Amino acid sequence: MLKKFERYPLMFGPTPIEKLNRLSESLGGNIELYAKREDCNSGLAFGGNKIRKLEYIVPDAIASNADTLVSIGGVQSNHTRQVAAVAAKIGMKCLLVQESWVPFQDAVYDRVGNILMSRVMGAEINFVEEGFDIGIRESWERALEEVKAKGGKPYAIPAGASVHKYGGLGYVGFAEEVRQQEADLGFKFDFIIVCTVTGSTHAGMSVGFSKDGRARNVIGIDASATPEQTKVQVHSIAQQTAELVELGREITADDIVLVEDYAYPAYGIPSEATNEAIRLCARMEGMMTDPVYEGKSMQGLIDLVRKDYFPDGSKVLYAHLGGVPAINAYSYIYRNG
Ligand code: 5PA
Repeated sequence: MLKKFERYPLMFGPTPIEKLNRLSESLGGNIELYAKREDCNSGLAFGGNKIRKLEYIVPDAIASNADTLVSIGGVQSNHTRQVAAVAAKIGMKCLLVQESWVPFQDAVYDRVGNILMSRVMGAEINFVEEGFDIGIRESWERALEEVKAKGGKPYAIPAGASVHKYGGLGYVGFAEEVRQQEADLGFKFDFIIVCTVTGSTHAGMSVGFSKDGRARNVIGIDASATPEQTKVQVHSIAQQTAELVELGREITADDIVLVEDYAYPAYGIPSEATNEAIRLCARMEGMMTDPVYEGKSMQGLIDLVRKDYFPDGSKVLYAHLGGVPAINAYSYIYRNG
């Protein structure tokens, strides 16, 4: 599906699929759980889902003769950290807008984890007092102007690299990679669990898996806490990506499955159930998840298994999209484990 698109390799290669035996057993053993380890996909500053998306965006950035990647996220954004790493790797400058998306106070929230790494990798950082919104932001447009005013040539990467013409391609590639791995494993996954916020991860998977009729087997777990806006954005990225890859069929609103029940109490704030899910997964599998994204999709996965959402014998693939560095900014919550 992606042959006609240029790709700039930033990952180690296909990401491993790991069976989660002890977690499956601890939830009753009726379902087989697996994880696809996108969190271990690259040596670029701990990797994650944005690295896979950026493989299809970097060729366009280089072709544009830009000298500065400009992007946006919350203070502990994983996305902006990955953009900073990629800028360093391809020899460009990086300007990051970090908005106040998360109403959380920790003494070192703006010092540790993702933002620490972005600073060390040389990114310039603009802090902006604006709340959470996955749409196109004025602060980001101002940053693009700022680069131009200084004589630079910016390349614009929106939040989560999502509302970008090539933003959905990386996770179309994920679906193709899974299909190849399924051929080697000798079985197919019945469900794929993905954490959804700015939408292009879920949208790319929906397009990629719709090729063999599995769009609705991709279960998005909303972590935005603005699910209507997120669902509309997933659908529009999926439609635009389907056209781009010449899928040959429409992606309808019904093809996008988004479970809204786990994003509470707010974007970036873990509930007690999120923290329990993070601990259970860590203690059963040694697999770390974070309080903003993957902890919530892990909470969703665990709860859906407990509620018998998946028929007995189902093989469920949890896409682990990265994000663990942010847990450092929540140290007080986990002071006793
Ligand atoms: C993010 C996003 P999408 O934004 O493509 O829906 O992916 C959701 C997601 N898991 C899932 C992790 C670890 C993520 O980092 N992060 C954003 C960020 O700024 O880091 C884009 C919101």
